[in-house]
Amino acid sequence: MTIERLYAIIDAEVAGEPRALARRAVKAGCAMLQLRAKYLDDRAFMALASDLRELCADTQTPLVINDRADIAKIVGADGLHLGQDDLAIADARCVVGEMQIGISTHNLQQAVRADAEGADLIAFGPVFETKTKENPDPIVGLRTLEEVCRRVSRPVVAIGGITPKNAEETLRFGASYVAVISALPSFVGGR
Ligand code: 3NM
Repeated sequence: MTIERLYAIIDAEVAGEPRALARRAVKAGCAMLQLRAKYLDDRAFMALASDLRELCADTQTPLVINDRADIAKIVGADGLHLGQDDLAIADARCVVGEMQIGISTHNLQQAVRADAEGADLIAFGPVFETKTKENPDPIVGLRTLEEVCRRVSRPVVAIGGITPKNAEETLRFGASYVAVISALPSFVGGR
């Protein structure tokens, strides 16, 4: 798989050393880098986001912040990523303005709605079994991924259980990018 299709997610609760892993990911040439931190307090989240902002600037890698419109705005991120229970796109725009907004979706209906609501990027999953997400939605599989990719106008990011073994196949089914958390070190080295 070409590294330009890799959407690297640095999950503060999963990455042993988030800054070191992020550095390897941007050096390897990943397409985008997302910071995801469900349990960090605001100060720690901000500090990590600022460090990743600097890191990404070196290689002009787009930096995406998960969930937190406020932090995305403060650090001048390139994108914000929202889940189904987070702010609606229109509300998030009040905070982040024209920044790229990605939406997590887990069935065709959600994907079509995100597309209609003006998402810039549509994440779809879990494509395969994942142990990383708490209470994951049911596995969507490659065929539904293919259908979503046909039905939406925006680029689709496949997520959930992606590894170096299945990444290429996932792209063949129409995804523009593969998003990876636990297997990220196998794509870019380190842990
Ligand atoms: N979102 P891993 S699956 C954060 O289905 C996340 O929307 C998912 O981690 C979704 O690459 C997932 O380790 C976890 O499977 C992805």
